[in-house]
Amino acid sequence: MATELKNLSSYDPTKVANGKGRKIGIVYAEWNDEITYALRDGAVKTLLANGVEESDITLASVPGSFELIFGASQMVKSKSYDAVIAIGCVIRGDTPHFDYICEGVTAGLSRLNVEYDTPVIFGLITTNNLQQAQERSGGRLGNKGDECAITALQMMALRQHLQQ
Ligand code: RBF
Repeated sequence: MATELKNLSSYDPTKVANGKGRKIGIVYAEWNDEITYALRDGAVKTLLANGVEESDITLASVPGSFELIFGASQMVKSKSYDAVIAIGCVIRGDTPHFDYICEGVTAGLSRLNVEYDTPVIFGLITTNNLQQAQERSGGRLGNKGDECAITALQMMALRQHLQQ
């Protein structure tokens, strides 16, 4: 889906569920850290702007995006969080590694969403080059970290609504 067509960085704050009292785990990859730190910081800023307490946000780093699966899995299994956000950036290189990492992370995080009760938000950006990643981490096309935060807030509210 083209990011040009959907950009939650310009969300309508009146339509976003308030996050007061919610506990969030954010796991982020150190690979391409210029990008992942910007995504992480965007997510934190947006959570704070929507009522989440700083003390209710736990940050944990992992070496690369492939390790997001384990990091998110540990967070989910701890049952300490109302939502988990996984943040990484995979930039296409000259080898098929890109495809394996993207497929692995997508499958791993998807599985957590099906098997456990905690929403896991997919904050893996997958781009052809660094410029595309920069455009999506606070550049021309917004910050996908903001979007992950909004999505987490919406999914926590949905879970509460459906479990009542
Ligand atoms: N991790 C990322 O988060 N983004 C990347 O673009 C990325 N590219 C990689 C390319 C190669 C050839 C290799 C071997 C690893 C790469 N990784 C990348 C690291 C990967 O997610 C993981 O940390 C390592 O494979 C160790 O499990």
